[in-house]
Amino acid sequence: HKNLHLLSPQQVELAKMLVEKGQSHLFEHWPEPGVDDGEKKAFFDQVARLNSSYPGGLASYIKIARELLADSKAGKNPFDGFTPSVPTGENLSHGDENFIKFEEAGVREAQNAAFVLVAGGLGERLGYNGIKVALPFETITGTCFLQNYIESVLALQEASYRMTQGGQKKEIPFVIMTSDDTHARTLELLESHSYFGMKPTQVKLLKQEKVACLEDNDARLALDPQNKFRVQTKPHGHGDVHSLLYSSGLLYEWRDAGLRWVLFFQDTNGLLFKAIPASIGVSATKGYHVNSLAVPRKAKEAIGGITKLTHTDGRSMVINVEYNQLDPLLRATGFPDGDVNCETGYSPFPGNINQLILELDAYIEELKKTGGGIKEFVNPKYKDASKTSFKSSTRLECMMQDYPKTLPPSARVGFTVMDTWLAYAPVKNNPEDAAKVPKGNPYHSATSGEMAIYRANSLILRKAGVQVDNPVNEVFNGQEVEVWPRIVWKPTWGLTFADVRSKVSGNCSITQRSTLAIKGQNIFVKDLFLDGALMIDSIDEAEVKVGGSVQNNGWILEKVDYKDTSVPEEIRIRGFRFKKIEQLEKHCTEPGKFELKA
Ligand code: UGB
Repeated sequence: HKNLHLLSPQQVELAKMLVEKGQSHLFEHWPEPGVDDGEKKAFFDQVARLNSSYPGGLASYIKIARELLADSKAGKNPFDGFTPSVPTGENLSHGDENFIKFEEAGVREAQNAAFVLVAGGLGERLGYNGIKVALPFETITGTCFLQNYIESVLALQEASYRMTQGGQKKEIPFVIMTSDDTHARTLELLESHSYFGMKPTQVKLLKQEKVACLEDNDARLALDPQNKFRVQTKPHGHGDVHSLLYSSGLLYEWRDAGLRWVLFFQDTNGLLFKAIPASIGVSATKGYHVNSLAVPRKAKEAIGGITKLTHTDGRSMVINVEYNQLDPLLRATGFPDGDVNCETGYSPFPGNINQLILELDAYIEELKKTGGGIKEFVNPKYKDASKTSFKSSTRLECMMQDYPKTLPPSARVGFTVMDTWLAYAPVKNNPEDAAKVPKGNPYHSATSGEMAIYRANSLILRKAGVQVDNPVNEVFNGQEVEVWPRIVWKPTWGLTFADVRSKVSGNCSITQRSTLAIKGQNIFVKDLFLDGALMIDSIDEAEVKVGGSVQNNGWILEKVDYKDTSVPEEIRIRGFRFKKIEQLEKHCTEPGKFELKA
């Protein structure tokens, strides 16, 4: 009470609320007025931020925390009354007629979409010192994830406009959710690279706030061990993206601009945009309110399982069951072996890759009710079996894929399963942990992430009629991977399978030791034999025909140990780097038609 005069009227109300909610320990240690007054004010500035950034404010946070902590202490099963079963969804096979049809529908519809990248996570499992979106997704060109994402969105924008000529040219909005851990570095990456060619006004950064930590089962807020005038905070999870989008007003802006879809995606999946056109096509054709992208899942793989949950009262929903919950849920509901592979060699539950496509009108209607609040969970680490105290403070968390949990049964919730080689290659695990992944399960490392790009591009070229040599197996950083010819192209060159097919013709072949980079939209490859390294670059106004026989000493993959700190971190975490011995390099910087015959 002695310090109340330091606070604004709103802050006094906040202080009263905290006392009523059993939080007086937050001020018990406060000295007399005149001592540390600045810190006391800063404390309430922080509390005011924590209050305003949480839907329903801190009172609601404390109430929900008490309920969830009581459930956790009682060992209550969050899936009580629900039985899991395998749902049916749309299964796409790359390159067949169905896939091409969905890709075409998706590109047409893409101009009515907004893209939202959740990039507030630090990536503790990877342990990389920078932000993950700044990592190269392949090291032939060194293009980072964020650049690839932005260039892919721009390529979609152009392709969509071309397909619906006559209409108005729209800019696809691109939102990035950041956090205090990633915000400044994300902005700096964008600014120092001129937003990778996107208009700065087309990009919006929304920063998520951390949430208050809880020190006990009564949901007493934890003070920061480093500063007793601050509440300790931790990340709340990617589920924050929904409340942030709602409170930003962007959803209404998008609706007024005639948009229909919002796509959510994660920070390090270099294959993702190969799956996006077809999956937008599925959403548009099937009229899904929610469409989750999935891939076949290996049992115990750290990706959630898409599951149909049917309640004893008749309710049912198709939802992600997170990887750490799937095994106990199955064991508790008549599947004594838990999370295991079936006869196909995969888990019967499709793996959630957390790429969601939401239909905008239905999304807004739902968010009007919830304000974007997502069903949360708490995961305290207890000191002992009495579950009365925690090893360290905990907090509420939420996941973006839990959005459908509050939807009415009438909502059209579907999912689309794609081949893993086409759609999913995240970079999440550090080399040491990746090397310990059970044989046959994916590594999800920088090594496997980059090799997956080369495999996908090789397989796509094969389907387009190019003779691409088989891969060889090699071990980098303790992980055995398939090494295909190293092939990359810009999104404007091969956004869809139809694009790739229209750009290669005749008798083309590429040997295993080859490296190929295609960095221009209108490059047409005909009767090319490549055994070495070839890099072609051209401006959009040039049309370049490439053919003949290219043979040189090429680029060699040199092994690097992840512990070798003389090599930059973003390289050594892959376990290899390119040694550039010899290459044929062509840059077409003038408009016009060119023919390069080697
Ligand atoms: N992220 C944020 O933006 N804010 C946060 O507070 C936390 C994360 P992780 P996770 O597809 O591979 C998810 O840590 O959470 C961003 C799904 O839950 O990489 O362990 C972060 O920057 C799981 O069902 O993954 O697992 C990143 O972009 C499965 O689908 C994204 O959120 C798995 O991803 C994911 O964070 C997968």
